[in-house]
Amino acid sequence: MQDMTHNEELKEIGYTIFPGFLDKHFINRLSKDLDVWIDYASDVRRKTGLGDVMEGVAHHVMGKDDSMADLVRMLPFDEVFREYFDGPYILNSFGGLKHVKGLSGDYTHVSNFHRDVRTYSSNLTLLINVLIMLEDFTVPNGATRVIPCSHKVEERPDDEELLARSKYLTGKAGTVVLFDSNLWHAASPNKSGETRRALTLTYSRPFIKPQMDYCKLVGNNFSSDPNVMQVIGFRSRIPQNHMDWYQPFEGRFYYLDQG
Ligand SMILES: O=C(O)CCC(=O)C(=O)O
Repeated sequence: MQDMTHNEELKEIGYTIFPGFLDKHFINRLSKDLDVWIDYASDVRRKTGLGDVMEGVAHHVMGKDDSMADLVRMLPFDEVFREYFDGPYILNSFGGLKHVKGLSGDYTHVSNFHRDVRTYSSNLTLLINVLIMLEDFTVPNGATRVIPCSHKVEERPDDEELLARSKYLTGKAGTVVLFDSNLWHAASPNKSGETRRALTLTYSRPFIKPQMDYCKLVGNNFSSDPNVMQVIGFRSRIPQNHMDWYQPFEGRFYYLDQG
């Protein structure tokens, strides 16, 4: 893999690793903020009647001026994504997870082998995953497992193959893994008792509906950088009424280059 570019690795093997991508100080901020988001998400779930489900998980950690917002404003991997999608892209989802011993219960989704895109598309890349290690990922604390090259085949590998071909993604805190969302992957069981936090983001082509209306959630003043606003979905919004639709070019909700 030495002489392949990150995009070649993504294409051929389905994933690519960036060791030491984030520094310790920023990782600490992200970890602290993730815990705040996890408590907030639990409160919301209780309020809406979902109860004590999805323990340790927070979805859509956006809407506050914290390190999560800073991370999105950094436009991480901008060059890789532009090449991967062959043009502009948007944030599709942004969540975080505190993987602890015995995590399963009601939220087994991540610990079973799965794909994060429900429509299989081998040639047209629709979605890419970003996995950020906020703690060292080790085999005992439940490092993510991936099946190299499984993004190239539509069918799910059988259970035997999944176990035989899976590779652990171990690494130091601050390591980031990008993977094609067609790649089969899973969090492995945490047997160590150490908490293993991670952030999981997905980015997509702009014509794919994001999991949350991030543009509305963060507001139009999120950034003065048009490239950041692009990623938030500002140039691929859905008009809400006829006034929105009939706008001069500069006021369009959905721009021509968004696919
Ligand atoms: O936490 C992990 O190891 C895997 C996360 C995952 O499967 C996902 O975000 O889809």
